[in-house]
Amino acid sequence: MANFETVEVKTDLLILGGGMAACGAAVEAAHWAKKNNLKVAVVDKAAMDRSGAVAMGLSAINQYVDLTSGNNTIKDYVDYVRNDLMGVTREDLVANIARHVDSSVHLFEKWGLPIWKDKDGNYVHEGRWQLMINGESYKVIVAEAAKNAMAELGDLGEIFERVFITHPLVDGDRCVGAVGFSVREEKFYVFKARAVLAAMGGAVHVFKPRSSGEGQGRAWYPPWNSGSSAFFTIQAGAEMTCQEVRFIPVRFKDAYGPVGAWFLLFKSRATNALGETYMQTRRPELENWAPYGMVKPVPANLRNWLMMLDVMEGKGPIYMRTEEAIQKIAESEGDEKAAKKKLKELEAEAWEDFLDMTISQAILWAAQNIQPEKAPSEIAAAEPYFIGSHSGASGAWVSGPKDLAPEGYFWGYDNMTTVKGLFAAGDASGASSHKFSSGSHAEGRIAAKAAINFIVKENPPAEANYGDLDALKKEILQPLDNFETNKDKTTDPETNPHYILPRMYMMRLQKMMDEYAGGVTAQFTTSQKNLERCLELLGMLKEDSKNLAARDLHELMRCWENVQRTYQAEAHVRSILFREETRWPGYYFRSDKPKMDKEWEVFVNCKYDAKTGEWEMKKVPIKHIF
Ligand code: SFD
Ligand code: AMP
Repeated sequence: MANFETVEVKTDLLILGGGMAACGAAVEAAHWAKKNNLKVAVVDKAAMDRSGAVAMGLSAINQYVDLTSGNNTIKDYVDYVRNDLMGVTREDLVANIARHVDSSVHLFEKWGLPIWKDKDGNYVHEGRWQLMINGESYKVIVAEAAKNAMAELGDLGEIFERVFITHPLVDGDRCVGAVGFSVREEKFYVFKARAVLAAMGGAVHVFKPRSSGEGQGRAWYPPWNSGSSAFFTIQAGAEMTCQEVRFIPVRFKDAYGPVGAWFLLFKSRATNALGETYMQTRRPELENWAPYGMVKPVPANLRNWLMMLDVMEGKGPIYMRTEEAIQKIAESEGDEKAAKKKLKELEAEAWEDFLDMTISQAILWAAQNIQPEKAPSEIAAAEPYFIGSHSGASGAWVSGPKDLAPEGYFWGYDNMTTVKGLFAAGDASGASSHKFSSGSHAEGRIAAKAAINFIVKENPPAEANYGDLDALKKEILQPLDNFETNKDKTTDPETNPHYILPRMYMMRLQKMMDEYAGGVTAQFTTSQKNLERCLELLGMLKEDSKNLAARDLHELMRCWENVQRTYQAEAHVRSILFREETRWPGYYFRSDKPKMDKEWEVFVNCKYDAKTGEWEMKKVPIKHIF
């Protein structure tokens, strides 16, 4: 600790994260900052070229509204999102992203991202809202554009990579910066800023993953996003929303390959082991979840639910019928030669779908001798994740745009949280699902423009009361001291009663969430009593977090990742407990409140007081703009 230099950075806008939202934010912020002679700093825990959820690439852009075609309207997209989230969505936020997202997609193409085109030169759609891409280098391309934009700022722009952000700096009702540490050098960073944009993604490994042992790092969601956004905004005192709305993706089993292209592009069926199509045989069940059970497409959680009912009856494994889908498309070509050619094309597309974004699934196919044109592949529901930009909704409660937001949903600046000067985008902002990679980029642009506007209009002071920074530095580096002080008390550093290593801590968190809060082991089912017990255990875990120990900088990061996960876990458990109904079966099921209740067609918001450690829970009405 004595060796740790404190590095102070002063900027105007501080962008936290280097993912899709942060890259969008950097491009937009650089433009407006230059006009106003303001400074911008971007901080990523990793290297922006390959950081965040898009690190491995993606095979589709999941939000393209295609407004110029005249086929879709903003209302169509809002309807789709509201229905998919069983009625719980901020229509103003979804509409704001929907009206800007196409321009982000056009920028991606301009920057060099190959988007599939048909013979007439039109984009190839995977589904109504999704475009197919050759996306292995998607993140590299988007990050390069962000870096180029920042470079245009000259001395006014700075990028910090491999700096892990932990806490916000708050002065009264205003967010005035952030602290963190380098994961490569013994440096403690203090970022002082006039506005802060949180875009550090969602969270994984809060729940026990299906994979264990050496495969544990394998999950659908990238293991390096650990709830930093949630922790940061919670600690800053921001109101949070939809913390109960986790996402459970159904994916190709064990390597988490995407299913979208199979369902939408290849029109594949999923069946149980007896060959029955659960989406048909279980259709009557959808009536229990009316009106959302009756909409098209069937909401993601209800598609999961029908599958889970088959699994619970012992009708698994569940299969994606790739062989059937490929043969059907090939045969529709007419003559045998054309069919053969098409078959080859489809085979290549099937492999590329995985190679573009989930390489391990292609490896698993190879390892299990699976030829998708000949044999089906298992699919399964993954463990729960927190990803407000996909089909989950957890994040901070943010201001909508002035021209669209209903009363009470607007407080001055787009995407500003309830804490002055603290903005959120991508997975960090809640109740605006289905923005995906492209919408997160667009939302980052919206938020950054608003944040610069905030600085220009409000002219917040450059200096603030940053609190006791030495105490904060000590607290953040404490795990290194905990190890140094106690390491010689046992012969095996892994076994020591005086400290807890981050891996052990994580397993303890995952076990309680899995068993009591409706993870895989509990078949995604929980109840009031289970949740209350979970809160007791979480309380004890939080006490023990003071004893986390780190052998090096990497483990120091692991320690704080786990503390961040713990707060995401607590917000989740408290929100599920507060909402006395089951609204998203297939994501989680409250066995003591097994039905959807019209009374609960509201947002559940929560707020943490860092001084007292108390949480405040409340219902917030859903207001429609369409
Ligand atoms: O289909 C810190 N997503 C998909 N979107 C698509 O458009 N198409 C697809 O094909 C998609 N698929 C998909 C998707 C996600 C995942 C996980 C998989 C597959 C396996 C969704 C998008 O990826 C997602 O919506 C966006 O990436 C969200 O953007 P953003 O910016 O909110 O999160 P990020 O990109 O993960 O970036 C987070 C950044 O924060 C950094 N970070 N930095 C400093 N300090 C800390 N403490 C930090 N903690 C995190 C990260 O390094 C990163 O830079 S499909 O299969 O679903
Ligand atoms: P996924 O690969 O599951 O993330 O899906 C990619 C996109 O397709 C997302 O927009 C999903 O919501 C959508 N999607 C996936 N499966 C289906 C389905 N069976 N019906 C409708 N939309 C789907």
